[in-house]
Amino acid sequence: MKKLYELLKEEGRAKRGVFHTVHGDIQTPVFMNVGTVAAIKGAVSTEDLEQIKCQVELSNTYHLHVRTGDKLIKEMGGLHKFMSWNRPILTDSGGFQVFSLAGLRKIKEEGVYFHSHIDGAKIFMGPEESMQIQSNLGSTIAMGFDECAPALAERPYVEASVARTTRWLERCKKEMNRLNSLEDTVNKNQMLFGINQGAIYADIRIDHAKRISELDLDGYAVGGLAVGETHEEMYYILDETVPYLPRKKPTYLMGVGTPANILEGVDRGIDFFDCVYPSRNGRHGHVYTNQGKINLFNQKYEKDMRPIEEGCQCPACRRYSRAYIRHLLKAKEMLGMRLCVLHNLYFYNTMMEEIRDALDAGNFRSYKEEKLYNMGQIDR
Ligand code: PRF
Ligand code: ZN
Repeated sequence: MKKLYELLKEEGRAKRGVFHTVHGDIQTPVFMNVGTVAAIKGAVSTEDLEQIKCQVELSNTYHLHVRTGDKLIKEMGGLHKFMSWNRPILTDSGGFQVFSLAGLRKIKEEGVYFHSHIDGAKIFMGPEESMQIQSNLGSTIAMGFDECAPALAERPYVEASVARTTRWLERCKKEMNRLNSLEDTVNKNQMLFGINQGAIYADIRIDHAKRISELDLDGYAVGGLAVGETHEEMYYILDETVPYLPRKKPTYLMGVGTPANILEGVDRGIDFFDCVYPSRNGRHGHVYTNQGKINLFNQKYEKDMRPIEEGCQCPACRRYSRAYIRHLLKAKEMLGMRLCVLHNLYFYNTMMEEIRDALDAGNFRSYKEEKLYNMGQIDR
């Protein structure tokens, strides 16, 4: 069988790879564009996603389950067909969203009992339910059902939680194998990534990484980071943990992060990233440039007829000025937000392309230093 992940080039721990899927190849390192409810916030269409070099769209099991419903989406032919996107889609398992959104909840061995944030309805989700929902959606990559323990959780709590997450992952694997073999499954080639947890306890992280690596899944994520710990703690955990995940499979740092976090993640062997920052910041008029982030609401852009970023080929910069976009934002016109979001996602996707080019050329380290310096992240 053809290998799903090919490691094309290495520089230190940084990896340049390609991940083959039934919905096309993913060139890594890659940034996944977040469309929680199968829509990128800011009125961004799937046609836009093609324009701004998006390789992978990310949606959420929990959100699509509580509104519209995965059964309806399956009936409509699956998420790809439903949202008219034929490239790879990764679905998050719901665990993290249940923990961050749902009100009262009870975690038991079988799964989590909670209330919907939409209408308060009682819901149960365990590993099997999460896999069934993700199977109904027919995403390219499904994530294991995990508990993301709070960053400041005490050691005994984290130990028990991680052990349960391991047992949940074993159940996920079994259920996914069963679902993929059913007659009417949307995507019989659905892949499963396991998620490493352990808060900021390096030894728990390492033990867990070893355990889940034995399950021989299609890829592995590092979860439970960027949840309140410092950047230094996050980098330390990556330094300690990533070496115990299979190097010849994709690694995914969930919910991270700033451009600097991504550069540091790549340097520590991460292939996949996702984050709401570019879309969320864009909706607030905060846009990325190679000299750092700027706030278009600032009066100094009132008469600035330059594009957000000189030379940027995104749909906003090719045509519109800072002054005009500022005007749209001030007038609360949806187009203002939309243009900022398009620029920001293009900025992220372009940075990933530059990272891949630098790895191909063997000069990732100098690219990283230069980029961080220009964005005002380090002194030199
Ligand atoms: N688990 C899951 N999804 C996630 C996380 C996690 O720990 C995070 C943590 N940054 C973001 N998204 N399932
Ligand atoms: Zn632009």
